Amino acid sequence: MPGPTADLFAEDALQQPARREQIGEESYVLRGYALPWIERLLPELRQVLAQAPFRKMVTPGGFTMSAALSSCGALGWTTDTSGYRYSPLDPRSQHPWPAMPSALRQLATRAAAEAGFSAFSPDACLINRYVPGAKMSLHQDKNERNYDAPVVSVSLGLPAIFLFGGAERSSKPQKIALFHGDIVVWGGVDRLRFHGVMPIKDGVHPIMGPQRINLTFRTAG
Ligand SMILES: O=C(O)CCC(=O)C(=O)O
Repeated sequence: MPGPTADLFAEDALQQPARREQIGEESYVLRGYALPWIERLLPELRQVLAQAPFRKMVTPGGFTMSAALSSCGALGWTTDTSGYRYSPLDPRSQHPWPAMPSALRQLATRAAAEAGFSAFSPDACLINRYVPGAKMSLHQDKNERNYDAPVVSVSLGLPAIFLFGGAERSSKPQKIALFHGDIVVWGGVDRLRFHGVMPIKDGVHPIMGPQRINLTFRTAG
């Protein structure tokens, strides 16, 4: 007799229509889109993090980032005093990054299609962990080989204020509240928009605890 968990994983639940909010010409917030996937995502995420634990990284300017990072997929994003780059090896272990698990990949490709990017094939998933007070400064994602593919960004845990700016650092960003299960997708003419995250407020999320985890999927190589 299938129980409630089986119902949760039914294909119908995974296909439910998104509450889609347009935040740019080719950018959307898909409200709660990841919620039906959570029970599949979390064990996959735990496995990835057992192989490639969160660690603090240093920017080329010598600052330690307040978010802790890990990655999965063929390429992982790293930074140190010699620069930002994608690498097939985890610099800590010198082993390849863990493979991108199937539910993570499927969620990212379906969310991209929901936002109009039907051919998305991510090879990198950056995992950011924010504890209260951690933030991400305004930046552009420019380390990928080309900018044809969108960025798909999944929010888990504590809420955040996402800053979604323009093509110039000086343009005033929109402030968008993101909650557990929300996904932001930006691409096409919006692909190089500046974005960031304001300091995370104190709190304890009932499933994720006192943290926010963000997964950003990209085609990097
Ligand atoms: O945490 C987020 O919502 C955004 C993360 C981000 O900007 C990035 O990884 O480039």
